[in-house]
Amino acid sequence: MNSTQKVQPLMDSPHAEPPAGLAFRLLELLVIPTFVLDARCRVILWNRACERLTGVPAFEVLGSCDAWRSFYQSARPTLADLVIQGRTGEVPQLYDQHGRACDAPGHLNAESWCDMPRAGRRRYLAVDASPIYDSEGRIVAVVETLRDMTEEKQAQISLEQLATRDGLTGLANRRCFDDTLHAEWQRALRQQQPLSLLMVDVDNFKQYNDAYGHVGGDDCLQRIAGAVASEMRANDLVARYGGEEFAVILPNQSLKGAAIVAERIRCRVEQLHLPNTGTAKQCVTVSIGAATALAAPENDPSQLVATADAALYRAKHMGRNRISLTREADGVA
Ligand code: GH3
Ligand code: MG
Ligand code: MG
Repeated sequence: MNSTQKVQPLMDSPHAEPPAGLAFRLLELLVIPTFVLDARCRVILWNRACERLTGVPAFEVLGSCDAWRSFYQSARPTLADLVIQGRTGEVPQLYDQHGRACDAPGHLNAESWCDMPRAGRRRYLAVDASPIYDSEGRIVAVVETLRDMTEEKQAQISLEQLATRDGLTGLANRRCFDDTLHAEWQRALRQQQPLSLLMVDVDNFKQYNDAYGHVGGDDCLQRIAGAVASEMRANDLVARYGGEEFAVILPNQSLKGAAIVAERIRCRVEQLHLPNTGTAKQCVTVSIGAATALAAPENDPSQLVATADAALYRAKHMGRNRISLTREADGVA
């Protein structure tokens, strides 16, 4: 360059083209983890931030169709692969959350947990896949950017746990029970299926507390909660209803089926052989009231709770450590 030549700033003119390769260089240094696939799903860019996130150096993936290996243990497409291959219908099965940006055609976003085999730590990633089209509207490449949302996701899970779980036993709390009972009532109504409820109360628990102290009592409640939960199917819900009382929602279960579950729970608790001296059985037992309803629009779930409570009351009066079923006179069954 001689002294008469003027050095032009890079983007001085509105029409100036950036030098070839600048865009790639920019992407490479971008602090947002980014990779780019070409139309045949081959990795053509894997930036430094992506190397840091995945623990996989660019030279290992560049040119391959194996971007997925950096994120998952077993073979599955990345979001960019799905966009290139026109397989966006598979997104809902592969991601926990997903959506489309309304202002960018073909752009997809999605979120899910990733194994991150090389980084050695499971992360919750939010990903965006943006296609680049040629003048004829064909996809020539897809840029995938990734955001590590693990901390936010964990905070959200903790908040949800706090809102729905009982701190002592880890079971569903009363609020979660109320919401679930309402939802299951609506479902039973739609599907015309029975809905059963068990109310489980620890017998002579005050005596247990008196003998072993409040901390011993807490430990006992945790053991009982574990015993009750061990008898549940996938769609059942067991909650700590309050104090030493538990409630079990059994969707699509007849009174006969509910009685079988109740008896199994009663036996399971008895078999824990937690000593409660001075009681008839000399060990911790539970009494259980069972009720079943065929949901009807003129009834509401609180009647089911009241009926199961009445049955529990009878079980207590008949001597405890037993189950009692709804009677016709109680109305709901
Ligand atoms: P019953 O057989 O009639 O049910 O007698 P009970 O002694 O179990 O019933 P009662 O209602 O008289 O006493 C319940 C006891 O449960 C009293 C209360 O201190 C205890 N309790 C309630 N919640 C907790 C808890 O979270 N931890 C402990 N350790 N005790 C609790
Ligand atoms: Mg009790
Ligand atoms: Mg009680």
